[in-house]
Amino acid sequence: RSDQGFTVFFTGFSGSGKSTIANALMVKLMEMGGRPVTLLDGDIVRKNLSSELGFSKEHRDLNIQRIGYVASEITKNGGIAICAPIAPYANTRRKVRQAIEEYGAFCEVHVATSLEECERRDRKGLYKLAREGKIKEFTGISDPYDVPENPELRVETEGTDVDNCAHQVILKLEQMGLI
Ligand code: GGZ
Repeated sequence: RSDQGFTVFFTGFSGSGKSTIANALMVKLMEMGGRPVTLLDGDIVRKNLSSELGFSKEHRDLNIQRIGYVASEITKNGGIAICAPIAPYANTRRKVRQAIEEYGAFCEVHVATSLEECERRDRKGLYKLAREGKIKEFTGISDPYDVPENPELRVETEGTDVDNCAHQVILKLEQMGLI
């Protein structure tokens, strides 16, 4: 196994399962021991690091750049960063990748749950509010999402449980020679 730091960067719609898979992955990586694991989850970052930001393109980009910066520092110091924002813009994701690859490896994971399925689950009731126009600029409804073209991994959550999805990420990291 290598000792280089790396970042696992999840991207996908609200309610796609990013946080749940990211948490399961964190547990698995911690159990393996070795490098410290830091989870930068979308809503936790929004509360602590980006509390003044909204959801315009400018603000989303700022949010992702901040997450990318923290992840690059963790990666530089040999740690493992797990990020789980929506990160809707391909261009911004590419910039984060470039910054992190200066110091270590970058594994982009597209959580490919369809918009239809996210809306059907609507765990937090946000899609309903977005359809009613009560939440503006909602990703997938009234705001864009650039589907990743070449992620290291794409996981399908429909018909696959969380543990299996997290395991697919583990296998990919092994394949990349990172764990
Ligand atoms: C998308 C929104 C919006 C809008 C509030 N669009 O399911 P959640 O609730 O917990 O995850 C979503 C979260 C998205 O924040 P991110 O920091 O991941 O987004 S980005 O990467 O684009 O900066 C959702 C909630 O915030 N939320 N309003 N308009 N999601």
